[in-house]
Amino acid sequence: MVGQMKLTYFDIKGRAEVVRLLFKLAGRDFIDCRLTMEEWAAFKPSTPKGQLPVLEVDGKMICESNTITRYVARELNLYGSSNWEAAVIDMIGDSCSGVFEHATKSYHAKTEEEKAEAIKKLTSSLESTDKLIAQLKKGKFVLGAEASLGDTSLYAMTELLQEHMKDLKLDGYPTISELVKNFTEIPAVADWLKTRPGN
Ligand SMILES: N[C@@H](CCC(=O)N[C@@H](CS)C(=O)NCC(=O)O)C(=O)O
Repeated sequence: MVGQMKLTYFDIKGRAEVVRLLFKLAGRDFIDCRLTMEEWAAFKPSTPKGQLPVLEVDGKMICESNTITRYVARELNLYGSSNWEAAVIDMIGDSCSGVFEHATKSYHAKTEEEKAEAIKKLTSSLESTDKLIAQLKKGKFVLGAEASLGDTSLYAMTELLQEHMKDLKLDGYPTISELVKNFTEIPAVADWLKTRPGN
């Protein structure tokens, strides 16, 4: 097992919250380092790409949020127990990234037409993600009785989506809604959602 991990990011959810949720889900201690812009200016030159988040572990530094997410999930045994289960988790994670890409386009749209087009694609990608997960899910959680990176990615995507688009309702996506509800009812997750910084 590796030593205590230190996650450094800004004091926002952004690209790091999925990783924080993984630590909470697994009940593993970590250092949740949140930098101000001034602190970031001083720290930036020591990071591999001049970007956050970074994860420090056993004297090494890992960058790229998706790499960090997968690394932490593997370390915490939240990446399934076979290559197939890892592929299920990846299908969900990649689908969530697709949904979020359309949300970002709609947020940055310069015209009403561009916005309407992005929202159409967003709705359609949420529908196909919902259908995909309905085919894959094995029980209360994606892989069955225990939550994994699959459920965590799904929750983090819906949380960011609802922050960017306040009027978005998840009711029309029954499988996503059900899994998100089950995830938020896990005591360690529920506790984090109530007590985390920046609420
Ligand atoms: N592909 C990278 C993108 C990282 C990125 O864009 N980080 C932003 C914050 S979300 C950043 O470090 N901004 C500050 C800067 O570039 O100085 C990842 O997923 O980690």
